[in-house]
Amino acid sequence: MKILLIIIFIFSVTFVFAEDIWEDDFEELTGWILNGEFEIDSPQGLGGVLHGNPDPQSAYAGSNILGVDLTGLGANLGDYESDLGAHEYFSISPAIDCSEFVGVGLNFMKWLNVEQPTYDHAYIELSNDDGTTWIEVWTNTGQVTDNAWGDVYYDISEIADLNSEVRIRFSIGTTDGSWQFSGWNIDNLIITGNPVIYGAIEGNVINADNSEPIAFAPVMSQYGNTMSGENGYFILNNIPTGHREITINALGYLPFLQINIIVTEDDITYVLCELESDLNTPPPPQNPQASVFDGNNVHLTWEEPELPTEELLAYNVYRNGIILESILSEEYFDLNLINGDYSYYVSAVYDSGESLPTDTVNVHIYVVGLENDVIPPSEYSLSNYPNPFNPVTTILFELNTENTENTEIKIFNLKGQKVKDLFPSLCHPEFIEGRGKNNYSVIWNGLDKTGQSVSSGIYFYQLLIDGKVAAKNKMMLLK
Ligand SMILES: [Ca+2]
Ligand SMILES: [Ca+2]
Ligand SMILES: [Ca+2]
Ligand SMILES: [Ca+2]
Repeated sequence: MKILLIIIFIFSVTFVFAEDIWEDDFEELTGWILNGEFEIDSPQGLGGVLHGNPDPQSAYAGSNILGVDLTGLGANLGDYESDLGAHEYFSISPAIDCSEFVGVGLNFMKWLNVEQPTYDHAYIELSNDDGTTWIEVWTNTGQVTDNAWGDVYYDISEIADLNSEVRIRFSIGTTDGSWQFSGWNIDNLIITGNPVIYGAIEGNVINADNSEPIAFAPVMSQYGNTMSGENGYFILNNIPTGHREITINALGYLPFLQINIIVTEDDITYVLCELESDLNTPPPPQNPQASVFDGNNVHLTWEEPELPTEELLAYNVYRNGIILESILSEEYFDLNLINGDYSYYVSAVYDSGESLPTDTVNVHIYVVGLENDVIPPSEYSLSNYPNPFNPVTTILFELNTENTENTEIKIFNLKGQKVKDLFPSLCHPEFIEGRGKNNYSVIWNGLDKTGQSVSSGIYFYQLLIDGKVAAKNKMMLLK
């Protein structure tokens, strides 16, 4: 009886019918951007004379489909051409609004012919920032020679869930100098998802060795981030119902991942997060001191770590768990604070990673006539998910305006060298209920400005508005 009840409970939580969010049967023009030999037209069974199979003789449904060279274009009638550049033939869907859905999936009828990837390439990619960045969903790992329509489904929830600007790109290229194939044929494309319903996750972050609370631990989910308080407690509101996960990366502890957290409607799910100490963490700076001067300014000092085994690259200075600066000197001035309590710690940064934090030093600022607040809230929140990541992460930020024109994200490596500029100016705000309307996201695919994959390690990123740094944070690539 007990088992039966549990099964019914699980079903009641997870068994939700997916709805169609958007569909295209290609019988009418809906705004696809077509390049190269991509066409929306009737297939005629062309191509595939020497290699692979021809295009279909007819559409899967109706009369039209999306495909590469349906009508006999270029030197190879029905086939894609030779010596194409990367993604040279592409078709990009209109922006699809998935902002009210989770568990988003991509379905379509597929008929594809392409040579093996030593020579020719076919791709399916997605963008959730209006085409600024593309994330690969599928590419050919061998020769593909379809001679019938097949139904395919891709889970695209990580990229598309709750996003208002999802685009799909089908492409061909690069291709080599010989063996042309008949390319993509696509019909009845449907985006499905489950309407979003919210719950919440709360918990305590503690040290697994002694059950002491861990303060200022960043707690991250795909749907928003928070930080544990002084007592280790956190709450994440507005988490879509379903099976969710959180990650916690506290300095000096191994990354913590809790999967399969069942979030239910209008309810709060509790998670006890026991973090294991990371015994390989390099030594921290020593003897942190904080003194208040001229009423509302703080002078921080510390000393170099004991017996560092490798070259020290920088110190990270934190206030109330948020990184303020990555610097080389052994002092820091935190100026013009408002009334409140402040906790500082410093870590050392090496090639191999970041050290344990120093002990926390606390100051209390109170100046008559000065504005009172508990913590000076960061005006622009900036975070990324997942973190650690491999190799794609989504950088999330909030603006108090809908104007993103002069907004920029810069990414630096540990040595302070700029790795990549991201321009979210093409982003549009995500209208996520309960989260404010000016939440933006931009994807970093782990490539530097020359298109090379960056190595594992810590990366710093900054949100710049009108050329000024508005917020900073750090992230870790773990391959
Ligand atoms: Ca059709
Ligand atoms: Ca052709
Ligand atoms: Ca070829
Ligand atoms: Ca074709």
